[in-house]
Formats: sequence, C-alpha cells, structure tokens
Amino acid sequence: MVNNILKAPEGPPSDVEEIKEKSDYLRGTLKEVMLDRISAGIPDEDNRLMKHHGSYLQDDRDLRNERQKQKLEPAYQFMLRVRMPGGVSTPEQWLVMDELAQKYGNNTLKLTTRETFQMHGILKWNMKKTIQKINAALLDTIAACGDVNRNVMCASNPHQSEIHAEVYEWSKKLSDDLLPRTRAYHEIWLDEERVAGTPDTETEPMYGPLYLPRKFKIGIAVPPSNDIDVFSQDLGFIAIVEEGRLIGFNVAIGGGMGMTHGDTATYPQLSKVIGFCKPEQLYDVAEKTITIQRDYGNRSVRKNARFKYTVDRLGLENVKAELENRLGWQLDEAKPYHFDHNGDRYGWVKGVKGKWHFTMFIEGGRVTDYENYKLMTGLREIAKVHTGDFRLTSNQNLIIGNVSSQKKKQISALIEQYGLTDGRQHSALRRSSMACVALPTCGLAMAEAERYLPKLIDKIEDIVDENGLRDEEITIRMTGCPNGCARHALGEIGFIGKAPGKYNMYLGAAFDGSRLSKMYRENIGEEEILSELRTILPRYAKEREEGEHFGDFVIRAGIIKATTDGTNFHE
Ligand code: SRM
Ligand code: SF4
Repeated sequence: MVNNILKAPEGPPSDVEEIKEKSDYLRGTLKEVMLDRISAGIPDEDNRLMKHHGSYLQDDRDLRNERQKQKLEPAYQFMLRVRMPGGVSTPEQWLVMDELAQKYGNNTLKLTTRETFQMHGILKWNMKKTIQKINAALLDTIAACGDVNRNVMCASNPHQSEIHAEVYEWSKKLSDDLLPRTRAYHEIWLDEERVAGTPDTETEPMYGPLYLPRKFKIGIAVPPSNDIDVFSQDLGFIAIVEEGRLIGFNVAIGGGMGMTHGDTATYPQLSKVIGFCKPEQLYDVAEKTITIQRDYGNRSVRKNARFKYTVDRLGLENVKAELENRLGWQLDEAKPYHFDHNGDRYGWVKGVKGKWHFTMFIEGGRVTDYENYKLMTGLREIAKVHTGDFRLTSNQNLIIGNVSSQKKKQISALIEQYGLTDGRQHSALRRSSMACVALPTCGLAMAEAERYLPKLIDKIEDIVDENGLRDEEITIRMTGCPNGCARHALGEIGFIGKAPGKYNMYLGAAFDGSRLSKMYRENIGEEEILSELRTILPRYAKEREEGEHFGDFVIRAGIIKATTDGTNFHE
C-alpha cells in the first residue's frame, strides 16, 4: 500500500513509538500498576498508554509547592474522558456521570470542547469502579485520548433535528467503527479474560501495532452552523443538504490547532476541502485517510506528527491522489456550502416533531454547584424527569434536547427554580467565550484559562457596554498554553498563556471559523489587554460597516494582517 514517491520523515522513533511497540497492544503493565498501593501515581510509560484508555494521570497543581515542602509525592489524581460521539447523553447517563463526579471525582463535570464529559480528581483506587460504572451506563472511555481516532464530533444545532439525527448516527458509526480492536481496555478495566489467537484483536488491522503517529480528530458540521469548527479537524465532513435531504459530505483534510511557543515549524492550520462523498462512502474515506497518516505521519518528532503537517509536507494534491488510490474511486467535486457562525444559539427553539430544545450557557463548560448558582443540582433534578436527551456542544454548552410539549412546562419550571440560564443576562461576548481547563489540573498549563477568563470578561464587559456592543457576538477564547484546546486560533479575540498572568493576544479570526487569527501583542498582562481593547473596541463600534464582524473589521481597519494559511500564522 505504501506509495514509493510519498515518504514518511526519517529519524529515530520517538519514545512514545517505542512504548506503544512494547505495550502488547496498549496493555503495558497497567493492570498491575493500578493495583499498587504504594504510590497514587503510575510510571510514565503506563501513563502514555493510559491515554488510549481515556485517562491521564495529573496532580493538583494548586497543592504542588506545599506538598513538595512537606516532602510528599504530588497530589496524584486521574482525569477521565468519556467517549460520547456527537455529545449525546441520555438523562440516565447524565445521572450516572453526576453521581460519579460526586462520589469519586471533584464534584464537577467538565463539558469539553469536543462535546463530552471529563471528570477530574479521581484517585487511582477508584478508577476501575468509575470506568465500570460508566460502561454499565453504556458509555465508555476507549480511545478518548491517545494516538488513535478520538471522539467524533457532530453539529448540535437543534433547528434541524432530522438532519442532526442522521448526522449524529454517522458520527456514532464512525466513532465505533474506528475504535482500536485490542481488548486491552476490557481486560484491564472490565475484568475480561484474555482470549489468545483472535486475529483482529491481536493485530489491529487498521492501526497496526504502533497505532497512529499522533491523535486524530474527526468532526461533522451541518451548515450554516460551523459550531464544531470543522476546519480545525484532522478530517472534517461538511453535510450537504438538498431539499431537506442529506445527500453527502464535503471532505476537508489537514486541520489542527496546536503549536509550540517560539517554534515556527509548528502552527495551527485549517483543513482544506478536497471533494465530496456520499453518506455510504464516509467510513471508507475516514479509514483510508487515517491509514495515510498511519503510513506517512512523522513518528520521530511528535510536535510535527499531526496529520496537518503530513498534508503540508506531502502536498494537498498528492494526499488527495493517494486517498483516491486507496479508495479505488474518485471523490466528486465539492458542493457549495455556506457557514455563518461557529457559536451556539441560546434559549428555547422548537425543532421537528413538536420537540423543544433549550440551549444553556455553561461558562467554561464547568458544571458544579456555585455558592449562588446550583447548576449541578438543577441539572440533576432535570435529568430525573427529562425524557429527551442532553447534547453537549462543542462550545462547552449544553442543550436540554427533545423536550416534549407536555414536559416543557415542568422543565421550564426547574430551569427557573434553579436560575439555569440561556446566558441572556450576559453580554453576547461572554456567551461567545470558551476557555480550556488549564490550572489546576492540566499539567501543560502555563497560565490560567477557565478560572481567569470569566474575571477578565467582567472587565471587558465594561468596555463593551460603554461602546454599545453588549449584543455584539464576538468570539473570545483563552487557553493556558499553545496546544489550543479551546481552539484559540479561531477566536476573534484569542489569548494563549505564556506565563502566570501573561498572555499572547491574537486577533482577526473569522466569525464562521474559516480564517485563523494572528498574534497582535506578545506576553501581556491584564492591564495591557484592557488598554488595547479600550482602543480597538470603540473603533469597531464607530467604524464598522453594516453587519461586519469584529474579526473582519480588525483586518479591514489595518489593525492586524490576515492569516491566509497556517503556514503564515507566525508572519
Ligand atoms: Fe486538549 C492535551 C484538555 C480539546 C489540543 N488537552 C490536553 C490535556 C490532556 C493535557 C495533557 O496532555 O496533559 C488537557 C487535559 C486538561 C485537563 O486537566 O482536563 C486537554 N483538550 C482538553 C479539553 C478538556 C479542553 C476543554 O477545556 O474542553 C478538551 C477535551 C476534548 C475532548 O473531549 O476530547 C480538549 N485539545 C482540544 C482541542 C480542541 C478540539 O479538538 O476541537 C485541541 C485543538 C485541536 C487539535 O487537536 O489540534 C486540543 N490538547 C491539544 C494538544 C495539542 C495537540 C497538537 O497538535 O499539538 C495537547 C497536547 C498534546 O497532545 O501533546 C492537548
Ligand atoms: Fe492544558 Fe494547554 Fe490544553 Fe489548556 S490548551 S487544557 S493549558 S494543554
């Protein structure tokens, strides 16, 4: 299958490649080390494998210094991420996650930027029980992290429920069919006995023994909503609907957000549309694309290993030709489509079949009980009576979906009782905000994000109000490091953590997720951020053209140069 003209980069395999190779298909010594009671942590090699089971070993960074002083090991705990394609959860599953978060987690649920649940703060001895309960609720955590295809996202736009339902089924099918075949997860966490000699589970027909060079992400958008930021995916599908019917998908390849500060060989990139396929060809396209990355991705330098770099290195046309070669058929010409936003649409809307959907604003995606806002309790009470579903959105929000007209009154009463909000009391800027987890759990965070962005927005809201911009949707995103978990490079205003209290500030992304931002100021603190916005936002209020979005304005006004491709993101 490997093409003689296309080549994978040369170089010694990275340490992770060696760990995977020796791991006996992701088993390693996880079963044994999870039983060890001497340390609350696990060795680094097993932690690398752990990711493929949907979990990371972390430590509470707020406690790090104090524990060091006391000569104690770090406050080790695990993060657990659920595989929940399309972000759809039943009320019963919600209640299980809620219970687990209280019993074994840190009393919070994080709704992630890829439409799923994360739990934090789980101790080693509680991991197996937690995973077993999640599986008993018909969810799992397989391949939620690691060098494999991750949770498949899909549009959560409730206006077009019938199309959503169809697209959701495709995202579920892709997620299930692209799972690793190893039974390691079932043996380690669910006590399954190992059966030797089952060819698929011993050989990984699609992934091979080394799995992929890096994580791989797929998302399906339904225009005009680009809520899932389809161009940020390694492989994006854009649903094409004609006369109310899903006729297929445009295929886009080579997106990704991560980069490393100061290293211009790393950059965020947007995927490019290469053609169109029919619904029944979707899996084939995904599988063959993944095998191209498997064969040609960089297995030597992990920070250049994502598919976006493979595509840029080999050339889009060559990758397309290789894909068609592997498919044995050609993609059709891409169909026209139009996106007009990448955020969520809040409040109640009526969908098809008389069902109602309520989109809630969940700041930073964190579900917990705050002092004056019993969000977690309110959602629990709703889950107890709700007969529809919950849809976690890619903007870290929540849709209480498929509410029947009969149930609407009861659910509305609970929404009111607990003060659950569609965010209308906030500025549109806040409603269009996203922040990654960052401190205290993320080991890679250089600065705060989720805990800080709301406070920064409090101050930006003053400027917004003074300039009559309260109802202006301006996307604002913050990450604690350049990995881009809140897709910072697609925020019209973006911040990337550099050091405690210091951020690089980015401007100029498109409101519909079709253009990356560019760095505007480097390493600045709150005062400078606010001072910059005190100059730019009033100009936007006065000088903008009718309907002009902020990201477009800053380019037209010459405040920032447009990024036309990821390869010129740093210029
Ligand atoms: Fe992410 C690593 C959290 C979406 C790019 N991400 C991490 C880790 C696991 C840190 C680590 O490796 O030690 C973070 C765990 C923090 C914690 O305490 O929970 C983490 N990522 C998240 C979440 C929870 C952010 C959130 O606040 O919602 C998101 C979970 C998504 C999910 O449910 O699967 C999350 N991460 C993303 C996205 C957005 C997306 O996929 O749409 C990106 C950018 C898109 C992309 O992949 O290019 C993203 N995360 C990364 C990267 C950079 C990858 C790269 O190409 O360089 C890392 C670091 C890495 O892989 O080495 C990373
Ligand atoms: Fe952690 Fe960085 Fe991702 Fe934020 S962007 S969650 S700081 S890895």
